[in-house]
Amino acid sequence: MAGTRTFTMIKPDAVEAGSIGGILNMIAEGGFRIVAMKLTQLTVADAKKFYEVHAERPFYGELVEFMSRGPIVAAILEKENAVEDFRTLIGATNPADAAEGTIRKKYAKSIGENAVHGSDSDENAEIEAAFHFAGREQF
Ligand code: RTP
Ligand code: MG
Repeated sequence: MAGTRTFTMIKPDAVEAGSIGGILNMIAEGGFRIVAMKLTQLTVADAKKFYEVHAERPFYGELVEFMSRGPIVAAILEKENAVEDFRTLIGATNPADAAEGTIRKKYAKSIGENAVHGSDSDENAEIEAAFHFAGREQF
């Protein structure tokens, strides 16, 4: 079975820290197949649009500044039950609450700078994947 898909970003803090390889290794060991991937950078406008659902939250400005400050790795991942299983692999938003063995437990610095993004629904995974990748870039 081909499986279902989720979208992820390795955030600027983790790219700056040299953690791309370590995080991709955890993703591979978690049983996810990479079906699209690139190193890119969000503009301020991109970050605002990507996190639009949080526009009214007090941390929105900080989040937009953080997510646009440097390169990210954007990727689409495939696995059975991809969205939910990837949220389990990344761990809680706040690394202080993240379980042992999760990506955020190992790589996240704070609730704001937390190393990775994972889509929260199949619908959002599709929207977020299309935001970053043309159809011919998805395998
Ligand atoms: P993400 O969307 O990036 O996968 O993270 P998430 O679902 O675990 O968390 P969400 O509630 O969607 O928040 C999006 C991102 O906003 C930043 N944040 N900062 N300072 C704060 O209190 C705060 N809360 C959230 C984090 O970068 C979080 O991942
Ligand atoms: Mg979220």
